[in-house]
Amino acid sequence: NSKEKLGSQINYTVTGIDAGAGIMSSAQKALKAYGLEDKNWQLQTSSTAAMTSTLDKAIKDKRPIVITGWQPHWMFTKYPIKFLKDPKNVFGKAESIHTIVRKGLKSDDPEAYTILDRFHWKPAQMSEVMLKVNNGMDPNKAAKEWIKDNPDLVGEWTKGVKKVHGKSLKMTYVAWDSEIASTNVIAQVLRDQGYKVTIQAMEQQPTWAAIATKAADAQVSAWLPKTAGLYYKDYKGRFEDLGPSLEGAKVGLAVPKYMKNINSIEDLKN
Ligand code: PBE
Repeated sequence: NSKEKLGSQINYTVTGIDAGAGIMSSAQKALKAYGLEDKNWQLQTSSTAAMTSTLDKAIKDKRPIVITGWQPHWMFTKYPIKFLKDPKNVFGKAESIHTIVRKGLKSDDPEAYTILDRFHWKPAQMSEVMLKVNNGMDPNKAAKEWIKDNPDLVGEWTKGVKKVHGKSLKMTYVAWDSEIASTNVIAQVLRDQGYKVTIQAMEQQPTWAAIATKAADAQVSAWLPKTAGLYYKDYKGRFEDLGPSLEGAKVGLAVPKYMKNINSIEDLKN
């Protein structure tokens, strides 16, 4: 019934992902900032997999749905969805994904440090790896294939860097699709340089704690300035920020394009 209010049609629910994701705290802030919390809107915690499967079903039935959406991610290629405008700028404009390393890595491991510092690619390139994994390929295999297909770019990261022989390097990451892609690629590049790299998936907060306590050497999962901004502030001074590996990421609320009258978060109130 299209005359029914959107909110009641979808139970005043934004379908979200894992509680530790920065997009979840931003979405909660948005519900408040746009006066939606007062109208009983709520943010549902789940996981990326559960959210995209709920989205898939809604789109098949052409039902309305509001999700936490971000780019780069295959949800934007697989489904006809659009970001909602955010005039109050709760989610921030463009985000970059930064490489964060432990203090002392530069002197202990100059070769790995140099490569991590140079690691830089485009959203379309990250998407290629994500798509392979989404199609069922093992992430390490996807990373190897991508590296093989992009020798020039990988060569820029490793140019002139001495190989090592079995030196250990620990990376942490959060198992979001984007970070599964980036972490597997850079870990494999470092393996090809002779490093023995372990990658360990964990919640977001422990990825930062691991770097701060030097239990881990590096992570490439930091969406900034907003999405991981809280952790960045909390752990300030206890890590080294090597800057972006990727620019032009974006975070917000999203809906299917067939929801023609809903173009801004403000429209959710109507
Ligand atoms: N994400 C993907 C993460 C960062 C990577 C947008 C879901 C988040 O913290 O929200």
